[in-house]
Amino acid sequence: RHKFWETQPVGQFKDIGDTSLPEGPIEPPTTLSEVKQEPYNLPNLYEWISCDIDSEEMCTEVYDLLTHNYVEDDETMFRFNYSKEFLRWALRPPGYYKSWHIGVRVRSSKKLVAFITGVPARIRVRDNVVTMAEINFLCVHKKLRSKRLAPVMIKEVTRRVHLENIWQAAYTAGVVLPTPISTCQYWHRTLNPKKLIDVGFSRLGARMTMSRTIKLYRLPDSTSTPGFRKMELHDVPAVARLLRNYLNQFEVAPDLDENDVEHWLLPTENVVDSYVVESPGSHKITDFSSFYSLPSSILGNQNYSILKAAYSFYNVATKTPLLQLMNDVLIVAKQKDYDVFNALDIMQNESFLKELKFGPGDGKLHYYLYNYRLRNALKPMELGLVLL
Ligand code: NHW
Ligand code: EN5
Repeated sequence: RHKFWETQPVGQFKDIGDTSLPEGPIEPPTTLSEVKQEPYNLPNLYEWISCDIDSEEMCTEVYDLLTHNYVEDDETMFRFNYSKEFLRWALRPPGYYKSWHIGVRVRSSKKLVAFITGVPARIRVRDNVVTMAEINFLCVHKKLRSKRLAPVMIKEVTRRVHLENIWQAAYTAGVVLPTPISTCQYWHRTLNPKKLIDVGFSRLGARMTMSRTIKLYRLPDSTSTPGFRKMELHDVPAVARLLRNYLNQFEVAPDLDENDVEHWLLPTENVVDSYVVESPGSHKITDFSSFYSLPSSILGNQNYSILKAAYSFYNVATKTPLLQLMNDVLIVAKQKDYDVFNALDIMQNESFLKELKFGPGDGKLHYYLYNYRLRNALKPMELGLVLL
């Protein structure tokens, strides 16, 4: 069934429910001199490159490949359209390795035809903090599909991760592979009903008119929580404390220090947005909420070409009710002209999804670990990790 994945140190379907298998690494590390020193072989027409994502030209090439060949929904109506600024942010966190930004070019024309990336992260799995690679942006040009290029890309990124003495990875995918540690549901909160219906992202509900739908999803003009404001650089220590403490309750979550919080959560225009609640009296930061910006291309619509989507990132509420905090974030997302606000049913998100009029989407997201076994799958609410 899975000729490639059956050869890899990942949980195998045949082992599901086998309680005799221990939790933790599936295979032990080797010494660095035992790691293959040369890149894997590609068909001779192609060559490996490390992408310098700082370079405007290189970043444009990657952006163009992904814009035309990356993830689509099951009916090919939408395709993710990560911006260049987003790619630079996603690929250059503290301690990143340029060698983990891997491209494949056609030798003769130099055209970029495939891509895969890793970035380093400390991920806590139950009581163990493990240095891992987060793998993302695996993409093979549409014209080169089903030629078994993806397994070579995955083996090459694995080799380059091993060369840094890192032996585990985390990744998500919309497809089922051996074997998810958790399967999550996408939920969508309509902000711009007319456009979403026009482009086929959603449908007019039964017994609903357009004007009733617009009224249903209408939001207040301004936020309601006193002290709610955009996060600033001087908030980093307080936000890091809030977040570290909050993420402790989940079975799998990132272990974030202040540098990570500055990189991942300090607002960057059209990439990531974060808000805090500063208590009017004490000036203490009590609550935090964030989302990232991931538009999709709308394929084949006369009127619109881009769907503006915000994705819930990390949220912590210690004083303000989470429901009220998230309602305020929906209000700012609406003010910023997003068409839809998306969230997964992870962390404590279930506590606000239905009440804030999110509806389940037709997409699922499966979470995976490489070379780390969990005895049982986790419930989405036990997950404290968001991958971009
Ligand atoms: S998920 C998004 C993945 N990208 C897309 O969906 C973009 C559109 N699709 C494509 O570009 C986020 C191609 O269809 C791709 C497959 C490239 C997906 N993950 O070359 P072949 C990520 O980026 C397996 C893993 O013929 P193709 C996460 C498939 O099951 N494996 O197919 C990435 C089969 O293996 P099997 C996937 O359609 C995580 C084999 O690929 C997969 O031309 C990567 C077929 O290859 C997917 N999303 O290209 C793993 N989709 O065993 C990281 C298909 O079943 C692991 N496959 O025969 C950790 C590494 C680091 C370890 C460090 C210690
Ligand atoms: C790795 N970092 O399918 C990511 N999205 O539901 C890779 N559906 O947008 C993995 N099909 O349900 C990505 N509208 C896996 C996801 C791939 C993209 C994907 C789904 C998630 C999605 C939309 C559009 C469907 C278009 C037809 C959807 C319904 C919204 C409706 C609003 C009103 C209340 C009910 C729901």
